[in-house]
Amino acid sequence: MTLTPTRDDKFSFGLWTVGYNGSDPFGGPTRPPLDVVEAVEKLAGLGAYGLTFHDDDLFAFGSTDAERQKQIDRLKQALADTGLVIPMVTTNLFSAPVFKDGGFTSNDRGVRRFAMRKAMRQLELGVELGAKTFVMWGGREGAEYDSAKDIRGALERYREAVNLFADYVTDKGYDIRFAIEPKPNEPRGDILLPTLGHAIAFIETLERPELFGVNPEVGHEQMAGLNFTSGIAQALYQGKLFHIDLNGQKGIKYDQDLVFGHGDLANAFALVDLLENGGPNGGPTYDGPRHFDYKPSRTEDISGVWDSAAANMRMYLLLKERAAAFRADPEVQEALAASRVAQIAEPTLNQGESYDDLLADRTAFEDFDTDSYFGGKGFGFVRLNQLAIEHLMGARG
Ligand SMILES: [Mn+2]
Repeated sequence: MTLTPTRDDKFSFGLWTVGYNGSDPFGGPTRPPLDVVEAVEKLAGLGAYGLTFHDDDLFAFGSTDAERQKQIDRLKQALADTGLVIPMVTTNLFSAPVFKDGGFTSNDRGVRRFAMRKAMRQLELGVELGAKTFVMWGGREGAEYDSAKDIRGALERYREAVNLFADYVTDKGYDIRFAIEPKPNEPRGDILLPTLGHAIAFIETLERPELFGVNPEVGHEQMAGLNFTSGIAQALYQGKLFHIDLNGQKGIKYDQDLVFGHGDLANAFALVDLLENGGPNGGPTYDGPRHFDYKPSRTEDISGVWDSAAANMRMYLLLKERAAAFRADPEVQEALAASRVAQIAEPTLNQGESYDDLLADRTAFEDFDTDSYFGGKGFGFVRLNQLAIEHLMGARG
């Protein structure tokens, strides 16, 4: 297996990631602005296949039509020169002061109408550039004070906005789907649709749920203390993993946006195994972009930016290689069998068995000896996990 990224690996980066200038709430930029043409050329040279962007990443908020078009033309030329593609676009409804109480769910109706128009304009541009996914991260869709936001009303307004977009792309015949990106907090005290579970439940209430999925981000779920890989498994199970944001996070704290694998490495290993191999018992895998949404630390200079971009892709490929070795190890196969991992795929009822049949089965209850059932034996999960960690460390095969 090669550790050199190729287009087939489908690695993509947000323009705002490598373009991050180091500004944070406590200090200004540590790096100069990055031009989109340089970003496209460098990413293509490193082996990425795609670039994604918010409208405001490419042309500043408030740009004239001519300024906007100039930047679009420069991007198009760079794409033509390098072969890089735009698999996804998104819209910024969080930076401009007018969005201080959100976009689609601002308490102010005029802001909500402006947000809808801004999103639709970026949707049009995404379609023009061939994007297949429109991500919606509602960073400011939230509140600090329970008394100041009617959450049921906000959900209804969010629904109104996304139902409109779904009608629009359907009527226009556009080949694009929507992916909601959850985050529990930051910049708002609490954000609407805080986890992928909230988002998936919300999607089922929409008029065209088939056009909506999720774009979960490693760090966002981990900020809520959740197991990212487990959540991704449920998103895959429900056919809702439309896009994914890979990065690193160390526990429940501010959004760190580290390089993928530089946070919870063991969970990243399990994630790549899930995305590439379908996890313990196989099953649907993910064939969309492997999208990195990270921030090159503000301690780094521009060469550190490109080192960190390359590190994301290398971490993914290393984990993919380690996961393949784990799956191929005969001792792992034996440990999986001893742990009965495959038994979870077996229906609990017999074919055609009714509840009356189950109630009549004395071996299932009356004669089921819970005290002696395991004969004192355990499942061996720790041994299996040790094998996984040893493969992750490169200590085996
Ligand atoms: Mn993200």
